[in-house]
Amino acid sequence: MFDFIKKKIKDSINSIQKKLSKEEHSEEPQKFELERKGLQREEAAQTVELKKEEKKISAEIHEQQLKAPVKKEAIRKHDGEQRKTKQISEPKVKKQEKEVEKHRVFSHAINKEDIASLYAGIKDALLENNVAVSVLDAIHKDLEENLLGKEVSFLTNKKEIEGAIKKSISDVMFEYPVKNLMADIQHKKPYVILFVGVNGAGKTTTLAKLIHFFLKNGLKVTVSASDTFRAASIEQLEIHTKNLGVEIIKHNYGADPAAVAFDAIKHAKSENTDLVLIDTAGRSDINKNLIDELKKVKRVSKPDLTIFVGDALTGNDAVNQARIFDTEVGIDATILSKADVDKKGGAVLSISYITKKPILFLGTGQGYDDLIPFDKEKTANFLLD
Ligand SMILES: Nc1nc2c(ncn2[C@@H]2O[C@H](COP(=O)(O)OP(=O)(O)O)[C@@H](O)[C@H]2O)c(=O)[nH]1
Ligand SMILES: [Mg+2]
Repeated sequence: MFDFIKKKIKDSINSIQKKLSKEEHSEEPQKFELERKGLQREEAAQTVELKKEEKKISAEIHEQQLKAPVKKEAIRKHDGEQRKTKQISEPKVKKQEKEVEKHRVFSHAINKEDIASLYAGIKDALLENNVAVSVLDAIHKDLEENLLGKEVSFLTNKKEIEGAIKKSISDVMFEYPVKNLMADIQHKKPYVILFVGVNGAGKTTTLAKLIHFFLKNGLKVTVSASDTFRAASIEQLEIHTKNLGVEIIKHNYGADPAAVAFDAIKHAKSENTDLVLIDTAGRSDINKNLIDELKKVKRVSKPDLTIFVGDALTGNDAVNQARIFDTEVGIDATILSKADVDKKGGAVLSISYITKKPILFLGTGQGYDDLIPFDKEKTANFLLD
């Protein structure tokens, strides 16, 4: 994931970093910074010595004044000479300090122009990778909030800029931590999860991965075969439930999907199962039949969680589908499948910002274990690895 974006973001950071560093003036910034500090220390030590000497001279003068008050002129002369000799090294320090100053590490306050050029590079990369325009605007605004006016130096600016980009990107994503899901499940029995999405998005495969996940967590699961529309869908689901050893409630093809869900929930109650997972049919596009069917399933099953399953490979299409399913049926969270083969990552970056619904998991293959909890920080870090 993010193959193309990663390189472009890196290039963009490097070019703005060079600009901010004013490299032509600081050939060996670290060396000069250290040298400068060393000189400061040397100068401070000399000042202390001078102060001590001055005190000593003043005490001497005072003593001599007490002894011979008339010889003031001679004392003043002696005093002046003493001070002169002690200050010989001072101009040398100043000269060296000036030399270092010439090569000083420049500190720079980031302005709007800097952010605009940084953002220009990132924007193109994100656009090419299917990130929605409103998400880009949000990232730009966030970058300004995080970077504008920030003082950076050659030694720190790359870290600062990378940190700000990571934060701005992670700020447009929302996650549904798995521990919160597990806590929510404890509150209701059976906890009902409805899966929606277009044909081929990965609903059935993702549902099977979740059966495996819940079983590993010691929960009892019943499955509702509510895709009565697509040929072989019931058999596909049965293979998984057999493999995993859970009960499946099914009717015939063409039966009412809502009635299957109703039966599955009734069965789960009598068997004291923790969860009911409802598989549904998709269509090649989202039509009225599909929406009416899903609305009915939802009305009858009253799910505690409706998960939209989207194919990450389809980028903006998945984002648009999520928006329609949310408006028409209502979704609570998203799982993006096929993140393992998605080179772009646009849907992952856009979908939660656009729908305002969190991402729960990413599907990363066809095996039961190929499901990873979505972590926005890790995703943003990964982009800048
Ligand atoms: N590489 C990969 N393939 C997946 C993933 N999830 C699902 N698939 C495949 O996508 C195809 C459609 O999946 P399916 O679950 O039948 O989709 P449904 O029509 O929404 O139920 C199948 O060939 C799955 O094996 C995933 O995370 N990674
Ligand atoms: Mg299916």
